[in-house]
Amino acid sequence: MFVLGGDGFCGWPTSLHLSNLGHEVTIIDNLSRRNIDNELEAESLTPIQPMGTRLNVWEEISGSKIDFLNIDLADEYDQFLDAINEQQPDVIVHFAEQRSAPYSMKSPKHKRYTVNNNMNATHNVLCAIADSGLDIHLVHLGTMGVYGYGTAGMKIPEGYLDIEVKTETGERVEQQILYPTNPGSIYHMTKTQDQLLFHYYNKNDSLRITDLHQGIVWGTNTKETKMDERLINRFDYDGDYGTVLNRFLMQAAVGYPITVHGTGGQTRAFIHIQDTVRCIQLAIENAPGRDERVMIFNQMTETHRVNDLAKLVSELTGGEIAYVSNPRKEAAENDLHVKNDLFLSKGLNPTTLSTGLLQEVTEIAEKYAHRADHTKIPAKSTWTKEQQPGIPEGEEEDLVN
Ligand code: NAD
Ligand code: USQ
Repeated sequence: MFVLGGDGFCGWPTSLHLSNLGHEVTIIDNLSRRNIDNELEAESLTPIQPMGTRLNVWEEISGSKIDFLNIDLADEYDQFLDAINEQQPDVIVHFAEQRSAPYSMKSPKHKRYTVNNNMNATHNVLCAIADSGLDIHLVHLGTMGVYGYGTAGMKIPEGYLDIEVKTETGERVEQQILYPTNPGSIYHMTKTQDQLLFHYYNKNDSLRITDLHQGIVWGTNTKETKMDERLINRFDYDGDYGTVLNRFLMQAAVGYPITVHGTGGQTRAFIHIQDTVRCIQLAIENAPGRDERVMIFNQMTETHRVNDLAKLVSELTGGEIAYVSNPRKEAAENDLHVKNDLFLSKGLNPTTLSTGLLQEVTEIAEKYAHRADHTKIPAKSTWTKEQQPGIPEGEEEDLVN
């Protein structure tokens, strides 16, 4: 099977997990995420190893070989098609997109890069599968953010919404439609467009597709990445790529104020990285049939309010909370209720927020605290020109960076 984006935060532990299960894994990645680290001058807190080292260590430890192809999926269509025709994968797991909302909002250049990269990568993958004529199951990593984060009090269903329309003759007809999209950033917008591409290729070419609407991933290591320090997973903490719970844990560990955007009334869906890899396994094992519509799972295990997470981390670590200006255009407060029955029915046993796991992340952050660049911590990418970056009082000197 292919893992596209297998060098990334979710893709690397997933590749190891699938290899450990006995699958023949080929990672395809153009290492663009590592180039973005260079652009932002912000590195993973953990010392991730070059791809060659990662793969050699994995072979040494597990006895299993993972192959690697450096292909830009947005641009190098023929190379990707050749790889499919040569290796004939039965499954393609697709993580290979620019995944940061703040990065996608930094400037017109970043908006255009995110749209070009994500839309072309996803379209090229679909087009190549259809072109090859092979029966390949595509498992794509989407986001909970395609729904927006508010509902009329109902639980967000898994992709499809039951509606009733009234015809001209007054008859009431029931239908299921794709849940209306409501993206909150250019990045999230690309994921809503991906959904239409899936719908089309499923309808026209009978492609078998699973779209996983994943919440915010937290944690860093999994069973396999813990086997050797050189297999360590990426830990993003900077203002563009760091996600909220990992940032809070890291900030507390390095003695930086915990940066709550606005009031912290935002509620989001979460999943631990160990469950991410397990969910991918379950999605692969429960592929849709050739005549079935796109299968959509909500890949999350719990919802939390940002302010509650900040308080939890503060109580656990003694870290100070700073309520900073929200650089994003988003609802100050929202409730969020989400259905995740499909994964539960397939055997997912959710790893929910526990003190032990929070401490594990804190310990990793403490261990590598010397690698942290504090000037990279605040979120400086604003959604509109009028907004202010999320810089805690007393840390304003960072503005110059
Ligand atoms: P990441 O940036 O760490 O990994 C993405 C990988 O894809 C990188 O290694 C990058 O080099 C590669 N890539 C990007 N564009 C490519 C291209 N054109 N050709 C080849 N390779 C390319 O991101 P991640 O956190 O691992 O996220 C993976 C996927 O999961 C993304 O699609 C993201 O939208 C989704 N997701 C992530 C989270 C999260 O909290 N991290 C939550 C929900 C969904
Ligand atoms: N936030 C803070 N303080 C911070 C960082 C973030 O209060 O220091 C707030 C944000 O304003 C936002 C919330 O926390 O309200 C979540 O932000 P985030 O950066 O953790 O998550 P987000 O931008 O939504 O993106 C992440 C991943 C993305 C994935 C998405 C899933 O980067 O790839 O698609 O989570 S979801 O949020 O469910 O759409």
